Order: sequence, then structure tokens, then C-alpha cells
Amino acid sequence: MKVLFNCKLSQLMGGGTVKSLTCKFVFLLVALLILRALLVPPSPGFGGVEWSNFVYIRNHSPSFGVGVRQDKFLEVPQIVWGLNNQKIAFARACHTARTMNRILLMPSLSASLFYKEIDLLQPISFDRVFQYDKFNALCSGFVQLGRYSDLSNQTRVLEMQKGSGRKWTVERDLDQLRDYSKGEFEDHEVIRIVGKNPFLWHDHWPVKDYAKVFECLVLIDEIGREADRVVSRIRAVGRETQSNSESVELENDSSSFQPLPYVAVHMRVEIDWMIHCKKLEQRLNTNQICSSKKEIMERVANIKGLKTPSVVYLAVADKLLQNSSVLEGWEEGFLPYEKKKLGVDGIYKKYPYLIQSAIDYEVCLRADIFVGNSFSTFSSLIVLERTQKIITMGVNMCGKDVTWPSYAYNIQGESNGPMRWVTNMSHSTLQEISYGTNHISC
Ligand SMILES: Nc1nc2c(ncn2[C@@H]2O[C@H](COP(=O)(O)OP(=O)(O)O)[C@@H](O)[C@H]2O)c(=O)[nH]1
Ligand SMILES: [Mg+2]
Repeated sequence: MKVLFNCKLSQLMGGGTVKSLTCKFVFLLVALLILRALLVPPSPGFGGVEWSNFVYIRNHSPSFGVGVRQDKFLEVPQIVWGLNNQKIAFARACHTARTMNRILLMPSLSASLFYKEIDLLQPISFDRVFQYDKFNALCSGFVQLGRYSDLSNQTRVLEMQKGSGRKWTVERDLDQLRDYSKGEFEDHEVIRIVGKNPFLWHDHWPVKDYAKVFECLVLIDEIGREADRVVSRIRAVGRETQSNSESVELENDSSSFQPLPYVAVHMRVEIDWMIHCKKLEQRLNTNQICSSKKEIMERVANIKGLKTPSVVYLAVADKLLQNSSVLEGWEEGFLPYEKKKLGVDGIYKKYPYLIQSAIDYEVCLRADIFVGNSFSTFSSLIVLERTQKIITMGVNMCGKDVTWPSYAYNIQGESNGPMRWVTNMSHSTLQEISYGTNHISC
């Protein structure tokens, strides 16, 4: 600072060439440093994630640089469909608010799957599923949620109609967001977006930005505890199996002291999926989307290096199953469990569709091995979070013995097993993850 001050002074007083050369150099250096601070994101990126064997603690640094403007808000339509469609829609709404430099008014999620009959949507407030304060703390400076009680004047609302149809291109959509972020539009305390559910809005943000928002979504304690109970029950079943087989095996085998790993399989065979996936297969001219139960069981049994006995937890919306034979047909050594057989169906019965799937999501997230369908958003977001976890641990994702590997059973991998699956975190949009893909490998 002192050098800079001297330079300024010597310039004013018409200082010599040598001195002015030094000054030019100092100025250049300072300008470069300022530029670097503005352009290079703070390393090491979005917080640090530590994940012990069972739990992962999100440990974010709260600073992302620029803060969110505090007196302008954005309202979005009710968020609908399945849990992960809703999470994607929510993140898209957050990014829209961020682009417009506004706080997102806490949106309504939907507790039920019905969406055509508007009155059956069962709105459920965001903070009855995810922790509101935690979200704002973890995402501080990046995106922010607000409450309607934060508004000074609830009547000064400007409606912004989202365009639709083939002529409503990604570019036009982005232009609209930019237009509504300046000039007279800026004066409105609230901009209310009307039209389609945010899941159907155009996407303008990279996968990494979505991952940031997902990391800030922490289940409320009550739901988190239910997921803990289910995971403990699966582990207990593993221990029982282990002690039974130990009595048969030779004593003092050191491997028997390892806790039995559990495999979580997202068996996407429910009725709502079967209708959707058949249509998708026709449209994309492929047969790699609707795996049958038989195919799923075969592929899981062929996972390379998977030791038996192995507990297999089947994550499935049982109410939407046409027949309940998911437990039958597994090869010897694979011990399939679903909610009823595990004795935890009472936990799920207390809750609506959205929360049931949120509990199963958590159970799959923490599994030692996860196997899902790469065209399901439920499976895709689990793999995205698991990939994040592996990256943060600094492990080579594509190595042979990866901790917490994930697979897609709808795509054939090595030795007729499922395909190894990691998320490409450098995609420029979430398109593939939200609508499914078969490009999933390392
Ligand atoms: N309702 C319910 N859904 C579950 C349960 N376990 C897993 N799920 C899954 O939760 C998902 C909810 O839908 P969504 O998140 O939109 O995923 P997608 O439809 O598979 O793309 C479905 O994939 C269900 O298979 C459960 O116990 N109940
Ligand atoms: Mg869905």
C-alpha cells in the first residue's frame, strides 16, 4: 500500500523514468492480483464433505463470494411429481432466483404423486421435509430461501409468464431471465413466475451448481432418524447372517470381523415406471431402460468381487407394485429384504409418498454398493451424491476397488454384471441426469 501511495505521489510530482517503471510494474501486479481474486473461485470448491462409514457430515464454507440481495424475492409455482423430480425442480428454481439476484420464497413441495388432479397434489411446505435454516447456512452467499413473512408489502407482485412451445428456446428463456433482472423490473419486491412446474423449465446451469444445492438439502431430524433406524436394521440383519455363517466357518478367520456390507438395489419396477419407461424406450429406440426383475437379479448376482452372503435391500414403492414377488428368484447367497421382511414397514406407513421415498433415498445413499436404473432421477441423484463423496475423498473414481461403487442394472457391464456408474460432474447442464442416460461410465 505504501509503495502504491509513493508511486501515486511521485507521479503527481512528475517523478523520473526509473521510478515510474517500477510504479508501472507495481500497478500491474496489483491489478493482476485483483483480477485473480475476482475471477478464480475460492478453492477447494464447495465446502468439504466428510463421510464416515454411515454418516456424512456436510462441512461447507459459507462464503461463495457475492451475497444475495436481501430485499427482492422470487416466487415459483408449486413443485410436483416424484421426490427427485422435485429436488431438481427446486434446484432449478434456486438457480433462477440466483440469476435474477433474488431470494427464493420457500416453495411448496407435493406430498403425493398425483399431479393431474390439482386438488390431490397435497402441498407440503419445504421445511417439513428439509431443514430451512440449515439450507440457508450451507448455501449461504450462493442461494437463499426466504419466508413470506419477510416481505414488506405482499401486494407489490409482478407476474412473469414462462414461455412454452417449440419457439420458446433456451436462449429466449435466458433472455427473459436477464430482462426481468434489470430496469423497472428490479423495483418489484416480488416477481412471481407463473406457468409450468420448474422441472419443465429450460436449464441453464452446470451439474456442479446443482450438486451445490443438493448438498444443502438436509432432511429434518425426524425423517433423518427414521432413515437411521432402517439402516441400523439392515446392519443388524447383516450381523445376524454373519454370526450364523461364522458358526459353520473355521474360527479366527479375520475377515469375519468385517461388518457385512449391504447392497441397495433401486428396483424401479413399479407401475408408474413401467408405463413411462415403455414409452421412453419407443421414443429413444432402445431396449436399455425397462429392466425386468429377472434382469435386475441376474446383473446384481454378477457384480464382480461381490462376496456372499450379502444382504440386498430392495428400495421399491411397494404400494405401486403389481405383484409382490420382488423377494423371490434371487441366487443363493443373496439375501433380499424389503420393508416388510425387515420389519420396518411401520416406519414408512406413517408418511406420505414423498417422505417414504426420501427415507429410501437416504438408505441407498449410505449403502456399501448401490445398483439403480440410469433413467431414473431417484437413482441418478443418488449416484451424483455418491460420486461427489468419492471425489471429495480424493479416491480414483475409475479404479478397480472403489469404495462405495454404484452400478446401473439397465446397462450390461463386465461378465453380464451391471455397468459401473459415476456422474460426469463437468456436464454443462443437468439434462442427462434429469431425463436419463446410458452414458454413465468412467
Ligand atoms: N413412494 C415410494 N417411493 C420409493 C420408495 N422407495 C423408493 N422409492 C422410489 O422413489 C422414487 C420417486 O420418484 P422420483 O424421485 O421422481 O424418481 P424416478 O421416478 O425413478 O425418476 C421412485 O423411483 C421410487 O421407486 C418408497 O418406499 N416409497
Ligand atoms: Mg419420477
